Amino acid sequence: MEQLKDIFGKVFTKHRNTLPGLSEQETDELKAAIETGDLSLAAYVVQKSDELLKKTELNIAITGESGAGKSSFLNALRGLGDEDEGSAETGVVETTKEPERYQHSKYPNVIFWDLPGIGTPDFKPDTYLEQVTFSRYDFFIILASERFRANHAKLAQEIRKMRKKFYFVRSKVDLDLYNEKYKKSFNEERTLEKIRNDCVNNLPREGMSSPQVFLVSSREFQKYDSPKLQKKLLKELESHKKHIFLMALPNLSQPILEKKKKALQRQIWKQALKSCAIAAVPLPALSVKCDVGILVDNMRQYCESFGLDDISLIILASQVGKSVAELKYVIKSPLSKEISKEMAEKLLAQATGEGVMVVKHFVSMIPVVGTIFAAERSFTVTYKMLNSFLDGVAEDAQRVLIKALETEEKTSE
Ligand SMILES: Nc1nc2c(ncn2[C@@H]2O[C@H](COP(=O)(O)OP(=O)(O)O)[C@@H](O)[C@H]2O)c(=O)[nH]1
Ligand SMILES: [Mg+2]
Repeated sequence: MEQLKDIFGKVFTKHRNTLPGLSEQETDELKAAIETGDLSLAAYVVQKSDELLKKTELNIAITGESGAGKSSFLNALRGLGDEDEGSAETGVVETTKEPERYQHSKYPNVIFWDLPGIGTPDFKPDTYLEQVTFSRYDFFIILASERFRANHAKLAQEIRKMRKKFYFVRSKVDLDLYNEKYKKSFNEERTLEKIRNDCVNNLPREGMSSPQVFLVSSREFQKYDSPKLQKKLLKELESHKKHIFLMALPNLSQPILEKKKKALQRQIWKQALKSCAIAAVPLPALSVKCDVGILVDNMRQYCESFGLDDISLIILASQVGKSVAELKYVIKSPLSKEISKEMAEKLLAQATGEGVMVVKHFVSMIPVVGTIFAAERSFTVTYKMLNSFLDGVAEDAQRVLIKALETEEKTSE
């Protein structure tokens, strides 16, 4: 027992009190489970953490004047085009005074709220937040398609008073660029800088000091400040919310793909531990014990989060004007719906065949497996298998992104 605690002391120093994918409190619980040497309790802590992750809600409020592009922005953030099923209606005159709720199609716990417009004569910044139940939201996006005005600044101040976060987003920059393009002296960077300065300088005049403004286009959601905005939003969320938001973000930029992969990698040891410890089923041919259902669930999740499923591919294809077949052509992994228990077992068999040295370093980080868990091999094999499956899926997602953003000239080369 003493020896165990010794090893753990080192692990926790290394990870500054948290293990990958666990909150501080969950890490403490796992630590306690390990001190009693109880593997099923350790697996239970991990299971509970997963359940909490599934239950965690993220509520995002999008506000701004009518016509600012709120509904379009909300659709883009959900990875939907304006005409896709379940998307918010755009270009219609707002009549509603109630926030409209839109769930993410794959991550129903990520909820986007299209708030009533703030430009109307009866809009009062000091009562607006009460009217839209401000306490519900994790953060606010304040959208404007032109200059930010007094109403935006006042609203931001009210949000700040309520100790909530807000972000200024200047929408429709594709239109600004289009309108400037006819000028001989046109320069995209300079035009964007001018819009940014205009927004940043105008807000202080309305009482909002040192604001940060993100320039986006919902038509070209992969461009301009959109990746920076997504990164910023993620950074300011606590761990579970960060994870679910990241999974739900559209697969339109390389940095987001990389972040998704890292976040899923951090979860793998938990999944491997669950798979071997909770109702593990022996797979005699492979001389390992695991719950193949857990593996299948995880593999499907990877595919869906990276957009390797029919619906995501259809939507992406229509957004970029390519055929689904063209996108599918670059995918080597199975699509979400093709994943079966048989496939998982086959991949496990491959993982048992390969050297398991690679994960040795990881096993030493999670000593519950390396020391007190008799079936270390089961853990190692499932860990390895999920990792290499995730690698494949992430590579596919990158190839799909490159294909999707490829311009016509390139295609015809
Ligand atoms: N070019 C371009 N048009 C946009 C963009 N965002 C919104 N629009 C258009 O602006 C109009 C109003 O957008 P909508 O999202 O309905 O605004 P809302 O009233 O704030 O919800 C619609 O015709 C949209 O198609 C954008 O980023 N670029
Ligand atoms: Mg709208």
